[in-house]
Amino acid sequence: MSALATLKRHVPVAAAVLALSVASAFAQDKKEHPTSEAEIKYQAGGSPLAGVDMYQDINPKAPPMSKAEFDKARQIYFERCAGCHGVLRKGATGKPLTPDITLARGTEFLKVFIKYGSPAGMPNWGTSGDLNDAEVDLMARYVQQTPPTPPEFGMAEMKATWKVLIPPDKRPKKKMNGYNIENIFSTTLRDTGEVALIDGDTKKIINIVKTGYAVHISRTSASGRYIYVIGRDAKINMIDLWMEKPDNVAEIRTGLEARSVDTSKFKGFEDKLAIAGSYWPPQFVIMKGDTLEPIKIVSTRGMTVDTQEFHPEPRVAAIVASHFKPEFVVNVKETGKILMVNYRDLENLNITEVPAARFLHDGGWDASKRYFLVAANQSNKIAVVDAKTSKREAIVDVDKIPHPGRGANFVHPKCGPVWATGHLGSEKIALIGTDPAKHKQYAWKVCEYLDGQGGGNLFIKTHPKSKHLYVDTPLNPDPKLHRSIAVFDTTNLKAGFKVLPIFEWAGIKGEAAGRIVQPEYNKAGDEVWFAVWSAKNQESALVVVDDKTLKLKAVIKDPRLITPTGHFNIYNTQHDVY
Ligand code: DHE
Repeated sequence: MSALATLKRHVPVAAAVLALSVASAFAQDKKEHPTSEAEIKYQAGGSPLAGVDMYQDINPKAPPMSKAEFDKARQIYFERCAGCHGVLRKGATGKPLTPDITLARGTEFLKVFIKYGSPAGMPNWGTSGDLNDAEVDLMARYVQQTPPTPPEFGMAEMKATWKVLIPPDKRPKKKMNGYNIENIFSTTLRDTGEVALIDGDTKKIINIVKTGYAVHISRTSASGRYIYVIGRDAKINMIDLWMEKPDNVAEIRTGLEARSVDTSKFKGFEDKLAIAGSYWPPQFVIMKGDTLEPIKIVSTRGMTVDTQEFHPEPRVAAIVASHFKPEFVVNVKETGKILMVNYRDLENLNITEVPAARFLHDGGWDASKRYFLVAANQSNKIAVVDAKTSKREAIVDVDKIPHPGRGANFVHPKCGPVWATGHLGSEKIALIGTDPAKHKQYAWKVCEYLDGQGGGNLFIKTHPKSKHLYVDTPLNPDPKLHRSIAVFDTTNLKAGFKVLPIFEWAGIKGEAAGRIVQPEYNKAGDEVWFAVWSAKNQESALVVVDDKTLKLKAVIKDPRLITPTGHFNIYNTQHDVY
């Protein structure tokens, strides 16, 4: 649909003229932006910086704002806008909104832009009912003010939040419970700031552990004894699975906003170090693996990979631990660089900077664990880094907004070993050849695109013992799609996918969003878990499917399972099995 047609659907004629010029003024290029509404809302998830006090700098050229108005607008900005436009409004996946641009546009112009959105990807915050007219006016004035800067978070601040609840010498010397630890699942309870530890064998909840705000992911130590959970508020909780009832033993805040955590996995360094990356301040910190004591903080501010311009807030996205060297692979979103951080000598830290592509987000290892494949999501590319040489191996063009989670590895009949990613912006599933030794002609190329159910995919999963590939679509606006899962037979890809009605199987009564999110195998690789993710005040569940028969195996329901999203099987997370 053309930009004009899109606008005519929503905008009264008088405003349409202005809105069109607004759209073109902010559009990066003349092409329509591929971003879907679901993807925009996903990017624009609330930031914990909304609750942080910031200094109001009065610019006489900007429209006046009282302190109360400024604080309210700042809160709205960090809840809805910062995810795309950046903390400092210098632009991230969205356009820059610095006063040099916004003052020239003026309040009326900006109001139309905010209220009606633009074909270039800006949501229609006013007509969607998210913001009323007074709030639209407030935001139009706010974006003309000098952007406030959140505080830095250095060693002193980290140390002030660091707590060792049970010191290493007071912890159990052996496993004190009867759980089959390797088959425990750590399930994110997003909106309560908790994880549910669930026994994968009995499907019973072992404990609900308090963690950070809008908790994001869980990763395990190399030995599998500890789980590290990170919240969006950059709070890390370290859980000891050897305790009679597994619970927190240490915690720290490593910044004001974060998404990623991992631990050292190279031989000789097992369980020794942990690392967390922050969105704000843009930095990562290396900590002691048994206590979370912060040791070394490194800023990621610097030049972008392509135009070599300074970026003041390059966020740290996925982090993984290499199996080939004592290295963490740190993916820096806005600069598009992959940092190979060698942790052998933390005093004289050695970092190899690998050029990739802008907007690095999430990714995983190929089956050999030598190559790390990471989505540069808004660049529609997958960057490949070789953990053996610490060099870039390839950049692969894929479809719109790849979003692999950690991806999925299996053997393709023609191309040999492939790693698969789905896309947020299309129904395509890209299978990328990963074997330059024996299948050179297919390596680092899309060997085949499969057609999935639709766009809005976030996670994809298979297991070395399974012949199935599961693809979710939680951000697809159609309930038929976001409430079900597509499953392919990797030995017969031509047959297309089957649809599993996961939401129906969950037997949830009444109104519930019921978005099916993140397939995750058990340790044996013979069952697959899915979260049925509903709003905080609605019923959610976990649904377990028998991988052989593709039939329902179990439904886990509990009033404490509020907003489950990701779930992480200990063994598979520990050994990077996917
Ligand atoms: Fe995530 C992984 C960032 C929204 C569930 N998410 C990641 C990673 C990053 C990231 C950088 C990789 C971490 C790693 O491997 O070290 N996520 C972001 C965002 O910036 C974004 C778009 C917006 C936000 O405000 O946070 C975002 N993420 C979400 C969600 O809304 C999801 C669906 C539900 C939730 O729990 O918040 C969600 N993200 C996940 C999950 C993973 C993840 C389950 C881990 C996938 C895996 O298989 O490892």
